[in-house]
Amino acid sequence: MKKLLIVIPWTRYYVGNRDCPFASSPERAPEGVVGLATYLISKGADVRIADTLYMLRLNDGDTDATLTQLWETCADFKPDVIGFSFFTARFECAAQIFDDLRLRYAHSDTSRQPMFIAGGVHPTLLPQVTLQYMPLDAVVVGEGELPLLELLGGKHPREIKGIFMPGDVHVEKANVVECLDDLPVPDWSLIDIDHYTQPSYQISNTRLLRTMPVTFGRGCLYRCNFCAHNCFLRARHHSANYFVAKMRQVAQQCGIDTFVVQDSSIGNFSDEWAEVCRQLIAMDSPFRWWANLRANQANRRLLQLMKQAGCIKLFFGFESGSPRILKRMSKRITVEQCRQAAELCHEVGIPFYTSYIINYFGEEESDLQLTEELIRQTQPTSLSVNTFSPIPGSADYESHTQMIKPYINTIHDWTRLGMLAAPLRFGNMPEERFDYWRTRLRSLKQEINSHETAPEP
Ligand code: B12
Ligand code: SF4
Repeated sequence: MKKLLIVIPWTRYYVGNRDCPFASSPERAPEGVVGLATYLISKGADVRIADTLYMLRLNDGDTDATLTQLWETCADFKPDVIGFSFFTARFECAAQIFDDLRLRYAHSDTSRQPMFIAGGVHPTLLPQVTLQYMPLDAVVVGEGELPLLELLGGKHPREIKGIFMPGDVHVEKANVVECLDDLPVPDWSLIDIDHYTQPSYQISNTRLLRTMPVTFGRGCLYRCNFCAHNCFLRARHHSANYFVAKMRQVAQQCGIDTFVVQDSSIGNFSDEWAEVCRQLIAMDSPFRWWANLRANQANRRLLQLMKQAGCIKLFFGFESGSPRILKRMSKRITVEQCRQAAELCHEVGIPFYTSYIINYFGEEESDLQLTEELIRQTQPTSLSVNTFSPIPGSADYESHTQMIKPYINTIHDWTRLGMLAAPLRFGNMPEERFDYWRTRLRSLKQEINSHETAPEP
């Protein structure tokens, strides 16, 4: 089998940043890539991960030192295939790393030129755009397990479903592993466990806890217009037995007891999730976890069960206090459901975070007024207020490409779009009024977040 090196690009935030060294709060650990590599290894492939984000922090933000270290990994491992994994926010950094590696290979005396490929959210959504800025040999469209296995097994890329090559026009998604329980539990020793399990407020979202991510299911059953969650992952989930065993294994390997459940919404598969909770309760589990839940999926029984099973926080996307805007977003929740979900959390005693979007299409000041009212009424434990940008992979991006196009001229513009930071205003109000509301809601956020109290273990 061929050897694969998967490169996780760094983010711009850490470039030249000496204040975020290795020993400070980590990012959330990359479960998607580690799971992918574990699967391929279980099938006999030789796979390594070059986690350049971690390496950059280890090098105090020095990109030259990090690129040299990456080159040394290549020289030592001699991969046949180098695959970049990224979503839109890391497109630019991926391209920078790719350019450097390509040059080093071109000037080296090695006769083994690897095949360069990319996969993940951005290459899946925009294979042509990816190849335009990164002249790779191929891009993998969709979930990576099956196409990579075939590629490493020696099959010609042209014969593999989901592989898109320069000059191709037709985009076809890769086949997927139908039953998620067929996947092995991610082997975290493929990256630096000590780094990713440092106590972090940012990842536990409650207080300084050693936290690792776990995924129960992929995809989402909903199709909110602003969200890219469904861009390629088909909705399916693990069995409760598998998932609880996975939590145990990760806890043991990483020496942790707190998890972030990465799913779009655990309420999407609520019967099976209730079974997970029952199993955790029955085993008197020491685990704590937080997870996302949709407002329309919250009910007293489920919340009580989750609380008993170690839930320390729930995340809700309430998005807007305006019924008109919620409808426009195709969010398929009502303001009343948001109020009820919040009430239930207060009653059952589960701290909760709510997230809102401002700057949505056709938004009026009266809509923002309703958003502020909903925040004040529901009194979340913590809050985020995000400025809308049509993210690639979302229905809003698809239906507004003509409007967005003039703002996207360079790879940097793509990155800004991916970071939800495009300089675009979609609301129905003068710029200064939008600034007024944004500042007002952000200070409300600061006020609420400063009151957050940590729950007892
Ligand atoms: C966890 C997560 C994060 C974590 C990342 C943790 C990590 N280190 O991986 C954190 C919290 C850091 C994060 C941050 C952000 N995220 Co995020 N995140 C997710 C989430 C919820 C799950 C990712 C995941 O694990 N998926 C499951 C696994 C199985 O999928 P995967 O990782 O993509 O891997 C599979 C394939 O992509 C492929 N693959 C992956 N890599 C490779 C490599 C090769 C070579 C190949 C062949 C295949 C391949 O095979 C894998 C297995 O099938 C997704 C939602 C989603 N549906 O994916 C959003 C998502 C990726 N995030 C998104 C966004 C917008 C962001 C932010 C910009 C949000 C913000 N406002 O700040 C930031 C960006 C920060 C930055 N600068 O990097 C968007 C991306 C849309 C886009 N077009 O880019 C998504 C889709 C969410 C959404 N609702 O729209 N995120
Ligand atoms: S916003 Fe949440 S519920 Fe809506 S599609 Fe995205 S992940 Fe699913």
